[in-house]
Amino acid sequence: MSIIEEISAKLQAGKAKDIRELVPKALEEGHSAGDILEKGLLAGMSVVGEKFKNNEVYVPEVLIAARAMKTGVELLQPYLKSEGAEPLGKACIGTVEGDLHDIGKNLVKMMLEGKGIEVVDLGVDVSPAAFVAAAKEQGCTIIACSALLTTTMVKMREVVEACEAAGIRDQVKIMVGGAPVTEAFCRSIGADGYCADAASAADMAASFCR
Ligand code: B1M
Repeated sequence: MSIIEEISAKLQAGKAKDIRELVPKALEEGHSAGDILEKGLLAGMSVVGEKFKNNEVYVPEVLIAARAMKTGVELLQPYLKSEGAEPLGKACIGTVEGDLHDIGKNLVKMMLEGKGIEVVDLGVDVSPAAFVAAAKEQGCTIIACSALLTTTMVKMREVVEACEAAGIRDQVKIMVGGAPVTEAFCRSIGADGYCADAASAADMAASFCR
């Protein structure tokens, strides 16, 4: 088993301690942070997701896998960030109201920061009003919304509407993403951009800033 496969397996087993040892070792062996993230941690989490869907694992197992994921992502963070980048713009990011999933949101945040964008992290369960308040008070020109549930992605429409009601719609670009979100959904709610993954989200955010 390669070290990357081992990282995936340990992630699936929720072994945060092993992840803490294996990720630096993989970096030392010359694996890129991007490969460790994509082929190790994310690959492992997608197996967990499939098993969760098929009732082969339950919330507690998913939570410990998520904790292991967080450990790994934190270790990779300095390597994924480009050093010395000039601040390009300011974004606020959050997982929409009613939704507690934050792994994807945290990855998007990290990738945006890697592009030199200052990011205000509003956390999870963020109301449309809180997105608007952050954009106004902190001068963010990008509002980035993440949702993982079909029942919460509809809140993204409310974020767009809240920006319109607050009179800031023409001052912000609203980006949406998360597993159930699609390009068609993005267009249907009048948001400015949909991205399927964190790296494309960072590219899009950077182009909005420019
Ligand atoms: Co939840 N969960 N979960 N869960 N969970 C899903 C999402 C689910 C698909 C599992 C399944 O059934 N297969 C399902 C949703 C079904 C649906 O609505 N269609 C589900 C469910 C049902 C639930 C609960 C309702 C379960 C319950 O209680 N019965 C509950 C809801 C709680 C709530 O939020 N109110 C729940 C709870 C949880 C845990 C707390 C146990 C845990 C979250 C821990 C945490 O986040 N800290 C959890 C997890 C971990 C998952 C799965 C297994 C993994 C999600 C994840 O982190 N993926 C997930 C199954 C799956 O997705 N396969 C599942 C890795 C992450 C990197 O991917 O977030 O998609 P993702 O981010 C991607 C892209 O989407 C994109 O970039 C990232 C990659 O580069 N992206 C953006 C994300 N945001 C973006 C924003 C952008 C652009 C791109 O622009 C702004």
